[in-house]
Amino acid sequence: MKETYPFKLKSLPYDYDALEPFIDKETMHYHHDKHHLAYVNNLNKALENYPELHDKTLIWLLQNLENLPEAIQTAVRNNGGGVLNHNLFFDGMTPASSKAPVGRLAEAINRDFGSFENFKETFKKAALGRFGSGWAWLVSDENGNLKIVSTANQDVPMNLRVNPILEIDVWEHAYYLKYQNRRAEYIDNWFNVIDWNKAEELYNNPIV
Ligand code: MN3
Repeated sequence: MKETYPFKLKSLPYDYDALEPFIDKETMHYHHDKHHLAYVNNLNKALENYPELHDKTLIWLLQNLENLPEAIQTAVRNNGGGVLNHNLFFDGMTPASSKAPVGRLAEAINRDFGSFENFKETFKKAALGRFGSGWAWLVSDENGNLKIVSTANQDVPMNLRVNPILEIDVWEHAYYLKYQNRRAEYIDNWFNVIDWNKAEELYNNPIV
């Protein structure tokens, strides 16, 4: 997260076919090698002529959008958000999922949502309810309280005044090849590949 300009495309922490049958290989290739790469390239293009921003981290840029030169605010919002969101999304999945939350995060989920089942239901509702393209998130505030939110397009939750723990991409490019219009089925399957160890790490060590 200390990375600065020029930003680089992060490699997947697993093989393209590792999340089969839940997320297919072809989708992973398009999603990572084409879509994610485009966000990285377009973010760098936006920042190219602003050397004063070349020592800023991605999180700083996204927390300070309104202070950026007006000419690049939208490009950084869309493409910088795209880079951060996809880094978190791809790193937040694993073929070796524990299938249920672990450790302190598991306790917090039970405390704030009543049970893991309730959490899943609420999270799925947020992901299904996002009209058009966007994301659903599990975030924590500075007191460690959990909340589920959704964002449009490549927006980050609340200008990153909250800490992202877990997120699902509900843009059609994330699921259309395998699931077509069946977003609910995609969400149900994604629950099988969540890296709960990673999620707990983000809960214990907030990135913002
Ligand atoms: Mn995507």
